[in-house]
Amino acid sequence: MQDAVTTLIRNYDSTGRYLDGTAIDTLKSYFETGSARIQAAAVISANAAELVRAAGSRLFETVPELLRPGGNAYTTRRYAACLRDMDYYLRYGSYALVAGNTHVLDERVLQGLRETYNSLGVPIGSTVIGIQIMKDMIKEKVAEAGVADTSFIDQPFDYMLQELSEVSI
Ligand SMILES: CCC1=C(C)/C(=C/C2=NC(=C\c3[nH]c(/C=C4\NC(=O)[C@H](C)[C@H]4CC)c(C)c3CCC(=O)O)/C(CCC(=O)O)=C2C)NC1=O
Repeated sequence: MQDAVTTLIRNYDSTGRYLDGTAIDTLKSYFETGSARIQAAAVISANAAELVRAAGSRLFETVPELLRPGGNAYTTRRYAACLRDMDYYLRYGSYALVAGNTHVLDERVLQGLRETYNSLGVPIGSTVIGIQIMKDMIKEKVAEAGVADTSFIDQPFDYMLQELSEVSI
């Protein structure tokens, strides 16, 4: 697992360079957003169950077919699996926020996910809508907690959205 700092150092070390202006700027921006990242992680953990539930409800309002017979989240088992997946995206998203790096998402979440979803008929387009809804809710909650600029929250969630969307649907 890598974070913003180890990734940068590894990169410079591999070519034997001292940290240059670009590196210093990257480090500055990571450390400047440091306390906001930690605050966001705290808001997420304090509100995780509610965020997952609320984002799930809004997803099912937006795409009601998912809960109807023939829908992928139809039956309590699949409904629960869907919310559990949303919880995975939230929890790993919070790790990536603190790390300032998406490596943990590649390693733990995204590897093989599209193939699994495709083989089970889990609709990727609707999953993308669900993650998008959850991201907006997180940003709202973190803003309510007093963090002025919540734009850093986009990175891990946009990364998951982009990686999931890459192949079809
Ligand atoms: C920590 C990393 C990790 C991830 C990400 C993960 C995802 C994951 N989601 C699965 C299933 C599933 N995922 C969903 C999700 C949904 N269905 C919908 O209609 C919605 C669009 C969506 C919720 C937003 C559903 C319904 C299943 C069960 C599908 C089935 O068994 O038929 C499965 C198949 C095995 C199982 O059912 O547990 C995996 C591996 N597992 C992991 O270990």
